[in-house]
Amino acid sequence: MLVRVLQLLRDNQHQFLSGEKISEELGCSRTMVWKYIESLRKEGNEILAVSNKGYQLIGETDQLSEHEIKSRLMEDSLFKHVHFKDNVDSTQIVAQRLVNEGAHTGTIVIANEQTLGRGRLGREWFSPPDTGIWMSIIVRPEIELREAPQLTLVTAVAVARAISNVTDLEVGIKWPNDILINGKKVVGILTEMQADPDRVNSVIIGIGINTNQEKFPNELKKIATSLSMEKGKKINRAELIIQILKEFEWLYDAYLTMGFQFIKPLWEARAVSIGKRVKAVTTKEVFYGMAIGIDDQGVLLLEDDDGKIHPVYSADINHTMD
Ligand code: BTX
Repeated sequence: MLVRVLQLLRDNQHQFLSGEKISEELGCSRTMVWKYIESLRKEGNEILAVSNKGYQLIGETDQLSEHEIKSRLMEDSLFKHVHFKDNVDSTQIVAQRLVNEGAHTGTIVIANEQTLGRGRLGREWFSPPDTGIWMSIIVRPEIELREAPQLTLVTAVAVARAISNVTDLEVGIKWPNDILINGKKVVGILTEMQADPDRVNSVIIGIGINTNQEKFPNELKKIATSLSMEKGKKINRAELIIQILKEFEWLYDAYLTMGFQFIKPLWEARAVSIGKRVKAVTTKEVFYGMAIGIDDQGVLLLEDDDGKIHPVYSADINHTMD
Protein backbone atom coordinates (compact mmCIF):
# COMPACT_ATOMS: atom_id res chain seq x y z
CA MET A 1 0.00 0.00 0.00
CA LEU A 2 2.79 2.46 0.88
CA VAL A 3 4.21 1.80 -2.60
CA ARG A 4 0.89 2.88 -4.20
CA VAL A 5 0.46 5.95 -1.95
CA LEU A 6 3.96 7.13 -2.82
CA GLN A 7 3.37 6.53 -6.54
CA LEU A 8 0.08 8.47 -6.45
CA LEU A 9 1.65 11.40 -4.59
CA ARG A 10 4.62 11.46 -6.95
CA ASP A 11 2.40 11.30 -10.05
CA ASN A 12 0.53 14.35 -8.75
CA GLN A 13 3.51 16.20 -7.36
CA HIS A 14 2.45 19.66 -8.51
CA GLN A 15 -1.09 19.51 -7.19
CA PHE A 16 -3.09 18.42 -4.17
CA LEU A 17 -4.55 14.95 -4.19
CA SER A 18 -7.66 14.49 -2.06
CA GLY A 19 -7.84 11.84 0.63
CA GLU A 20 -11.02 10.65 -1.04
CA LYS A 21 -9.26 10.08 -4.36
CA ILE A 22 -6.43 8.18 -2.68
CA SER A 23 -8.86 6.03 -0.67
CA GLU A 24 -10.79 5.25 -3.88
CA GLU A 25 -7.61 4.29 -5.75
CA LEU A 26 -6.41 2.11 -2.89
CA GLY A 27 -9.78 0.69 -1.91
CA CYS A 28 -9.27 1.59 1.75
CA SER A 29 -10.72 4.02 4.30
CA ARG A 30 -9.62 7.65 4.60
CA THR A 31 -8.39 6.87 8.13
CA MET A 32 -6.03 4.31 6.61
CA VAL A 33 -4.88 6.89 4.05
CA TRP A 34 -4.07 9.25 6.91
CA LYS A 35 -2.07 6.48 8.64
CA TYR A 36 -0.06 5.81 5.46
CA ILE A 37 0.63 9.54 5.07
CA GLU A 38 1.78 9.72 8.68
CA SER A 39 4.14 6.79 8.29
CA LEU A 40 5.63 8.29 5.10
CA ARG A 41 6.11 11.56 7.00
CA LYS A 42 7.84 9.75 9.86
CA GLU A 43 10.33 8.42 7.32
CA GLY A 44 11.20 12.01 6.38
CA ASN A 45 8.93 12.68 3.40
CA GLU A 46 7.49 16.21 3.44
CA ILE A 47 3.77 15.98 2.72
CA LEU A 48 1.49 19.00 2.95
CA ALA A 49 -2.04 18.37 4.21
CA VAL A 50 -4.62 21.11 3.59
CA SER A 51 -8.28 20.65 4.50
CA ASN A 52 -10.64 20.59 1.51
CA LYS A 53 -7.65 20.14 -0.80
CA GLY A 54 -5.83 17.03 0.29
CA TYR A 55 -2.18 16.00 0.23
CA GLN A 56 0.84 17.11 -1.72
CA LEU A 57 4.36 15.64 -1.72
CA ILE A 58 6.84 18.50 -1.55
CA GLY A 59 10.05 16.82 -0.45
CA GLU A 60 11.31 13.23 -0.52
CA THR A 61 13.26 11.43 2.16
CA ASP A 62 16.69 9.91 1.66
CA GLN A 63 15.79 7.11 4.07
CA LEU A 64 15.89 3.86 2.10
CA SER A 65 13.08 1.33 2.36
CA GLU A 66 11.48 -1.35 0.24
CA HIS A 67 8.60 0.97 -0.74
CA GLU A 68 10.95 3.86 -1.62
CA ILE A 69 12.61 1.56 -4.16
CA LYS A 70 9.54 -0.33 -5.38
CA SER A 71 7.46 2.82 -5.86
CA ARG A 72 10.04 4.05 -8.38
CA LEU A 73 10.36 0.82 -10.38
CA MET A 74 8.40 0.30 -13.59
CA GLU A 75 5.94 -2.60 -13.51
CA ASP A 76 7.78 -4.48 -16.25
CA SER A 77 11.17 -3.99 -14.61
CA LEU A 78 13.56 -6.96 -14.41
CA PHE A 79 13.79 -6.24 -10.69
CA LYS A 80 10.64 -7.77 -9.27
CA HIS A 81 12.03 -8.90 -5.94
CA VAL A 82 13.49 -6.21 -3.69
CA HIS A 83 14.84 -7.14 -0.28
CA PHE A 84 15.67 -4.17 1.90
CA LYS A 85 17.36 -4.50 5.29
CA ASP A 86 18.43 -1.73 7.60
CA ASN A 87 21.51 -3.56 8.80
CA VAL A 88 23.19 -6.70 7.46
CA ASP A 89 26.56 -8.38 7.67
CA SER A 90 26.96 -8.22 3.88
CA THR A 91 24.37 -7.98 1.10
CA GLN A 92 26.49 -10.63 -0.69
CA ILE A 93 25.86 -13.06 2.17
CA VAL A 94 22.11 -12.33 2.18
CA ALA A 95 22.01 -12.70 -1.62
CA GLN A 96 23.86 -16.02 -1.41
CA ARG A 97 21.22 -17.29 1.01
CA LEU A 98 18.49 -16.21 -1.43
CA VAL A 99 20.29 -17.92 -4.31
CA ASN A 100 20.38 -21.14 -2.29
CA GLU A 101 16.63 -20.78 -1.78
CA GLY A 102 16.14 -20.45 -5.56
CA ALA A 103 15.94 -16.65 -5.99
CA HIS A 104 14.99 -15.47 -9.47
CA THR A 105 17.13 -13.44 -11.82
CA GLY A 106 16.64 -9.74 -11.04
CA THR A 107 16.38 -10.21 -7.27
CA ILE A 108 18.10 -7.38 -5.39
CA VAL A 109 19.28 -6.96 -1.84
CA ILE A 110 19.84 -3.45 -0.50
CA ALA A 111 21.05 -2.47 2.95
CA ASN A 112 21.35 0.81 4.78
CA GLU A 113 24.46 -0.44 6.59
CA GLN A 114 26.85 -3.40 6.36
CA THR A 115 28.91 -4.59 9.29
CA LEU A 116 30.97 -7.06 7.24
CA GLY A 117 30.99 -5.40 3.82
CA ARG A 118 33.58 -7.15 1.69
CA GLY A 119 35.72 -6.40 -1.32
CA ARG A 120 37.76 -8.75 -3.48
CA LEU A 121 40.11 -11.32 -1.90
CA GLY A 122 38.42 -10.97 1.48
CA ARG A 123 39.26 -7.28 1.82
CA GLU A 124 36.99 -5.03 3.85
CA TRP A 125 34.50 -2.62 2.31
CA PHE A 126 33.67 0.33 4.56
CA SER A 127 29.84 0.55 4.57
CA PRO A 128 28.57 3.03 7.21
CA PRO A 129 24.82 3.66 7.81
CA ASP A 130 22.56 6.24 6.12
CA THR A 131 25.09 7.44 3.56
CA GLY A 132 25.89 4.77 1.00
CA ILE A 133 24.36 2.36 -1.46
CA TRP A 134 25.20 -1.22 -0.55
CA MET A 135 23.45 -3.50 -2.97
CA SER A 136 23.69 -6.97 -4.53
CA ILE A 137 22.00 -8.00 -7.77
CA ILE A 138 21.29 -11.68 -8.47
CA VAL A 139 21.25 -12.77 -12.12
CA ARG A 140 21.14 -16.17 -13.75
CA PRO A 141 22.63 -15.61 -17.21
CA GLU A 142 23.13 -18.33 -19.76
CA ILE A 143 26.82 -17.68 -20.31
CA GLU A 144 30.00 -19.69 -20.16
CA LEU A 145 32.16 -19.68 -17.03
CA ARG A 146 34.97 -17.75 -18.71
CA GLU A 147 32.52 -14.99 -19.64
CA ALA A 148 31.28 -14.30 -16.10
CA PRO A 149 33.94 -11.64 -15.29
CA GLN A 150 32.51 -9.57 -18.17
CA LEU A 151 29.52 -8.87 -15.95
CA THR A 152 31.80 -6.74 -13.77
CA LEU A 153 32.50 -4.55 -16.80
CA VAL A 154 28.82 -4.46 -17.81
CA THR A 155 27.99 -3.31 -14.27
CA ALA A 156 30.78 -0.73 -14.23
CA VAL A 157 29.40 0.85 -17.42
CA ALA A 158 25.85 0.86 -15.99
CA VAL A 159 26.90 2.43 -12.68
CA ALA A 160 29.21 4.99 -14.34
CA ARG A 161 26.46 6.08 -16.75
CA ALA A 162 23.88 6.34 -13.95
CA ILE A 163 26.21 8.42 -11.77
CA SER A 164 27.03 10.73 -14.72
CA ASN A 165 23.32 11.17 -15.47
CA VAL A 166 22.39 11.96 -11.89
CA THR A 167 25.37 14.11 -10.86
CA ASP A 168 26.88 15.42 -14.11
CA LEU A 169 30.31 14.51 -12.69
CA GLU A 170 33.06 13.05 -14.86
CA VAL A 171 33.25 9.37 -14.00
CA GLY A 172 36.09 7.02 -14.98
CA ILE A 173 36.43 3.24 -14.79
CA LYS A 174 39.64 1.58 -13.64
CA TRP A 175 39.91 -2.03 -14.78
CA PRO A 176 38.26 -4.16 -13.66
CA ASN A 177 36.03 -2.98 -10.86
CA ASP A 178 36.66 0.54 -9.60
CA ILE A 179 34.80 3.67 -10.49
CA LEU A 180 36.77 6.82 -9.90
CA ILE A 181 36.01 10.52 -9.69
CA ASN A 182 39.00 12.87 -9.70
CA GLY A 183 41.27 9.85 -9.24
CA LYS A 184 39.54 8.61 -6.08
CA LYS A 185 37.43 5.51 -5.61
CA VAL A 186 33.72 6.19 -5.31
CA VAL A 187 32.38 2.72 -6.24
CA GLY A 188 33.58 -0.85 -5.83
CA ILE A 189 32.08 -3.83 -7.66
CA LEU A 190 32.41 -7.43 -6.51
CA THR A 191 31.20 -10.20 -8.80
CA GLU A 192 30.80 -13.63 -7.22
CA MET A 193 29.70 -16.61 -9.25
CA GLN A 194 28.07 -19.93 -8.43
CA ALA A 195 28.69 -22.48 -11.15
CA ASP A 196 28.32 -26.12 -12.06
CA PRO A 197 31.36 -27.63 -13.81
CA ASP A 198 30.23 -26.43 -17.24
CA ARG A 199 27.80 -23.60 -16.76
CA VAL A 200 27.06 -20.52 -14.71
CA ASN A 201 24.26 -21.08 -12.27
CA SER A 202 23.98 -17.62 -10.78
CA VAL A 203 26.04 -14.49 -10.35
CA ILE A 204 25.82 -12.08 -7.44
CA ILE A 205 27.01 -8.61 -8.38
CA GLY A 206 27.81 -6.48 -5.34
CA ILE A 207 27.89 -2.72 -5.80
CA GLY A 208 29.11 -0.33 -3.10
CA ILE A 209 28.70 3.41 -3.72
CA ASN A 210 29.99 6.12 -1.43
CA THR A 211 27.06 8.46 -1.85
CA ASN A 212 26.65 10.96 0.97
CA GLN A 213 29.62 10.37 3.29
CA GLU A 214 31.30 13.58 4.40
CA LYS A 215 34.38 11.90 5.81
CA PHE A 216 36.33 8.64 5.67
CA PRO A 217 38.52 6.77 8.17
CA ASN A 218 42.19 7.80 8.01
CA GLU A 219 43.27 4.72 6.03
CA LEU A 220 40.81 5.55 3.23
CA LYS A 221 41.09 9.36 3.15
CA LYS A 222 43.64 9.45 0.34
CA ILE A 223 41.98 6.90 -1.91
CA ALA A 224 38.22 7.26 -1.34
CA THR A 225 35.65 9.91 -2.07
CA SER A 226 31.86 10.21 -2.13
CA LEU A 227 29.44 11.68 -4.64
CA SER A 228 28.34 14.40 -2.20
CA MET A 229 31.97 15.39 -1.50
CA GLU A 230 32.59 15.71 -5.25
CA LYS A 231 29.29 17.35 -6.10
CA GLY A 232 28.97 19.58 -3.04
CA LYS A 233 25.43 18.41 -2.35
CA LYS A 234 23.59 15.31 -1.19
CA ILE A 235 22.34 12.79 -3.70
CA ASN A 236 19.01 10.96 -3.24
CA ARG A 237 20.02 7.32 -2.87
CA ALA A 238 16.72 5.75 -4.00
CA GLU A 239 16.79 7.88 -7.14
CA LEU A 240 20.35 6.82 -7.95
CA ILE A 241 19.55 3.15 -7.29
CA ILE A 242 16.71 3.35 -9.81
CA GLN A 243 18.96 4.96 -12.42
CA ILE A 244 21.53 2.19 -11.89
CA LEU A 245 18.90 -0.54 -12.21
CA LYS A 246 17.55 1.05 -15.41
CA GLU A 247 21.00 1.30 -16.97
CA PHE A 248 21.90 -2.19 -15.82
CA GLU A 249 18.69 -3.69 -17.21
CA TRP A 250 19.16 -2.50 -20.79
CA LEU A 251 22.92 -3.05 -20.86
CA TYR A 252 22.55 -6.55 -19.42
CA ASP A 253 19.91 -7.33 -22.01
CA ALA A 254 22.12 -5.94 -24.81
CA TYR A 255 25.05 -7.97 -23.45
CA LEU A 256 23.05 -11.21 -23.44
CA THR A 257 21.70 -10.68 -26.94
CA MET A 258 24.66 -9.03 -28.69
CA GLY A 259 27.62 -10.15 -26.62
CA PHE A 260 30.48 -8.31 -25.01
CA GLN A 261 31.39 -6.45 -28.21
CA PHE A 262 28.38 -4.20 -27.56
CA ILE A 263 29.70 -3.26 -24.10
CA LYS A 264 33.40 -2.93 -25.03
CA PRO A 265 33.31 0.55 -26.67
CA LEU A 266 31.07 1.91 -23.90
CA TRP A 267 33.55 0.63 -21.34
CA GLU A 268 36.57 1.92 -23.28
CA ALA A 269 35.05 5.40 -23.55
CA ARG A 270 35.30 5.71 -19.76
CA ALA A 271 38.51 3.73 -19.12
CA VAL A 272 41.13 5.67 -17.18
CA SER A 273 44.01 3.16 -17.34
CA ILE A 274 44.25 2.58 -21.07
CA GLY A 275 47.33 4.16 -22.66
CA LYS A 276 48.97 4.51 -19.22
CA ARG A 277 51.89 2.73 -17.61
CA VAL A 278 50.55 0.54 -14.86
CA LYS A 279 51.61 -1.88 -12.17
CA ALA A 280 49.38 -4.96 -12.17
CA VAL A 281 49.45 -6.97 -8.95
CA THR A 282 48.01 -10.46 -9.40
CA THR A 283 47.82 -13.09 -6.67
CA LYS A 284 51.00 -14.69 -8.15
CA GLU A 285 53.14 -11.87 -9.58
CA VAL A 286 53.65 -8.18 -10.24
CA PHE A 287 53.72 -6.88 -13.83
CA TYR A 288 54.79 -3.49 -15.11
CA GLY A 289 53.69 -2.39 -18.54
CA MET A 290 51.55 -0.23 -20.75
CA ALA A 291 47.80 -0.93 -20.55
CA ILE A 292 46.94 -1.04 -24.25
CA GLY A 293 43.29 -2.03 -24.01
CA ILE A 294 40.92 -4.89 -23.31
CA ASP A 295 40.29 -7.76 -25.68
CA ASP A 296 36.93 -8.94 -26.98
CA GLN A 297 36.46 -10.94 -23.78
CA GLY A 298 37.12 -8.00 -21.44
CA VAL A 299 40.61 -9.24 -20.50
CA LEU A 300 43.17 -6.46 -19.85
CA LEU A 301 46.16 -6.41 -22.25
CA LEU A 302 49.50 -5.20 -20.91
CA GLU A 303 52.52 -4.59 -23.16
CA ASP A 304 55.89 -5.06 -21.44
CA ASP A 305 59.11 -3.20 -22.29
CA ASP A 306 60.04 -5.86 -24.88
CA GLY A 307 56.78 -5.32 -26.73
CA LYS A 308 55.33 -8.62 -25.53
CA ILE A 309 51.61 -8.55 -24.76
CA HIS A 310 50.32 -10.21 -21.59
CA PRO A 311 46.64 -10.92 -20.93
CA VAL A 312 45.66 -10.07 -17.35
CA TYR A 313 42.55 -11.85 -16.06
CA SER A 314 42.45 -10.55 -12.52
CA ALA A 315 44.65 -7.97 -10.77
CA ASP A 316 44.83 -4.72 -8.87
CA ILE A 317 45.93 -1.96 -11.20
CA ASN A 318 47.93 1.06 -10.06
CA HIS A 319 49.05 3.89 -12.30
CA THR A 320 52.81 4.34 -12.12
CA MET A 321 55.50 6.71 -13.31
CA ASP A 322 58.32 4.08 -13.47
P1 BTX B 1 38.32 -4.16 -3.79
O1 BTX B 1 38.98 -5.37 -3.21
O2 BTX B 1 38.67 -3.74 -5.16
O3 BTX B 1 38.54 -2.92 -2.84
C1 BTX B 1 38.66 -3.04 -1.44
C2 BTX B 1 39.64 -1.98 -0.98
O4 BTX B 1 39.09 -0.68 -1.20
C3 BTX B 1 39.90 -2.05 0.53
O5 BTX B 1 41.01 -2.87 0.81
C4 BTX B 1 40.17 -0.58 0.89
O6 BTX B 1 41.52 -0.22 0.59
C5 BTX B 1 39.31 0.17 -0.10
N1 BTX B 1 37.99 0.52 0.47
C6 BTX B 1 37.27 -0.09 1.45
N2 BTX B 1 36.10 0.51 1.63
C7 BTX B 1 36.03 1.53 0.75
C8 BTX B 1 35.07 2.50 0.45
N3 BTX B 1 33.88 2.57 1.07
N4 BTX B 1 35.36 3.40 -0.54
C9 BTX B 1 36.53 3.36 -1.21
N5 BTX B 1 37.48 2.45 -0.96
C10 BTX B 1 37.25 1.54 0.01
C11 BTX B 1 35.84 -3.57 -4.16
O7 BTX B 1 36.78 -4.46 -3.70
C12 BTX B 1 34.47 -4.23 -4.18
C13 BTX B 1 33.56 -3.67 -3.12
C14 BTX B 1 32.15 -4.21 -3.22
C15 BTX B 1 31.30 -3.72 -2.10
C16 BTX B 1 29.87 -4.14 -2.26
S1 BTX B 1 28.80 -3.32 -1.17
C17 BTX B 1 27.51 -4.38 -1.55
C18 BTX B 1 28.13 -5.77 -1.65
N6 BTX B 1 28.20 -6.39 -0.34
C19 BTX B 1 29.45 -6.58 0.05
O8 BTX B 1 29.79 -7.11 1.14
N7 BTX B 1 30.30 -6.17 -0.91
C20 BTX B 1 29.60 -5.63 -2.05
